[in-house]
Amino acid sequence: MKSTLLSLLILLSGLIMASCGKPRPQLETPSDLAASPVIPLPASMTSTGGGYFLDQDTEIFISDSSAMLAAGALQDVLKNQLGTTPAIVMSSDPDEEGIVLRLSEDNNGAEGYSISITEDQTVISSANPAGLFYAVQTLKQVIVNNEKLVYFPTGEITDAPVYEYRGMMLDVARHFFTVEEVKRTIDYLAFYKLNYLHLHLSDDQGWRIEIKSWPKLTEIGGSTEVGGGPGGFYTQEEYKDIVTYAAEHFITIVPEIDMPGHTNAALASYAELNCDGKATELYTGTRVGFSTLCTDMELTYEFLDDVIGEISAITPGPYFHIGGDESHVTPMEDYIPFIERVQEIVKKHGKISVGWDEIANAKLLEGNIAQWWANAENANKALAQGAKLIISPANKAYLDMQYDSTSQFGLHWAAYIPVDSGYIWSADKLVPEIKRENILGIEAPLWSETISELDEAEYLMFPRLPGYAEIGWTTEDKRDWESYKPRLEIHSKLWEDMGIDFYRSPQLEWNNTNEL
Ligand code: TNX
Repeated sequence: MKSTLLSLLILLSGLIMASCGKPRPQLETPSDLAASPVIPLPASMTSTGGGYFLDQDTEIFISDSSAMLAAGALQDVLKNQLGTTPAIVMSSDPDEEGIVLRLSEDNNGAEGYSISITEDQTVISSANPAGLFYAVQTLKQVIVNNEKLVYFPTGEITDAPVYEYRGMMLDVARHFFTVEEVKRTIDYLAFYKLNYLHLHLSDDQGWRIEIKSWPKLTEIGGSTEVGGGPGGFYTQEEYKDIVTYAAEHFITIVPEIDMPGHTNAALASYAELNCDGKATELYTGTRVGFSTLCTDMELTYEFLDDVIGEISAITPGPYFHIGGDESHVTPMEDYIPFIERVQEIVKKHGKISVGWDEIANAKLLEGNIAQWWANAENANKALAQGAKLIISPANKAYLDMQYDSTSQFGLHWAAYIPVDSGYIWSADKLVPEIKRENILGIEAPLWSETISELDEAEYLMFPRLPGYAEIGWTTEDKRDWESYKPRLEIHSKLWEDMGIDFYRSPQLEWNNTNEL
């Protein structure tokens, strides 16, 4: 009799447990979603103090296959935290207790998103897959301090970027960087919601992309680099692989072939491209401004038509960068018609031309973009023509500038750029004439005269790159060094997890990370 009663009690309590679901872990102190160290800082974050707990049974729900990239990224984040891989479930009627990725008419613009976290459910919504992907990057940063319990703090995040173009440039011409190194760079950009990677594919010291109709460009022009190392180049298949990998991270590749200057590698590869019919010597130094294409020869334009055509055919993004900087040995009366003609070639191949600010000396085709790096007068000439600008002032945004006089790598011709001064500026406050509506976005260029490997690139990128991402994404009224600095310090934990060799700037406190 006693034992029957006991088993009845056990059965009853089992039923009660089942009807209430699993007992929830409890937070000892209220959580604070709004205090999460997210970079770039979202437009709005509010807290409700609770926790949405994740466990082995947590599932990710999507209603459309275009949410798959974001769902996969979320799966990777949670796998690291939980030790098991949450399932991705296709369903138009998602479970109450899952993480739901919803493509909706959400009015946060093309890349905006919102995240709503209650104790029962996490709902991410965006009008586009890119926004869902950005929401996942945000969540990854929200849980950075989550050591023992795995939960999302409850509350709401709504977010959208200020500028549509948020980029970095990697100079693969002065020193070659492998496909794998470029992919790691893409990972870093994606984590900070940057959406363009500009590849500087040719310069005096190297030609880095296969052109099938001009094979000596890579055979000869790709064979060296600054300092005389072996150089290298991407086959078109490898370039397509980079483009695809970038697209999977919502990043668009902008290819650059620099011209009419910075062309010694091409001029050394083909004698017939030179005005005097003689090939130049390969060059492995770091001087600029000594080379030029032969601007009044027809073959030059046939050559450029082939090069721009082949690259455009394997570049899905809208932009083709024509360089145009530091053409010191091209007289202005030759430079101007050259740039005007090249823009027509780019247009013929279906692309929009971008060029360094000097191109504004020429007449710009409608919709073309000038990239301000040095000369405000050139930037104003571009504005006077109605062109939009990419903002990359060398003394603020150049990742190859040294932090200070003790920096191991980098140059300092424009400035020393310590972490704070790389962060404390606004693209629309540099000069009075250039306002937000004139700006397509910002880009931080990383020139590679002094770096030849990813570790060295990382030293210059971190801790500065996240600051450029925040300048491009977050409204000015929400940005200040005092709020940014502690968030940045916490991110060093993430950089360690990602294997990034960052520079331990004395401007920051590193006590939340182990000594290297
Ligand atoms: C200027 S920025 C250059 C590059 C150099 C860089 C080094 C620009 C458009 N031209 O050729 O690599 O300085 O900081």
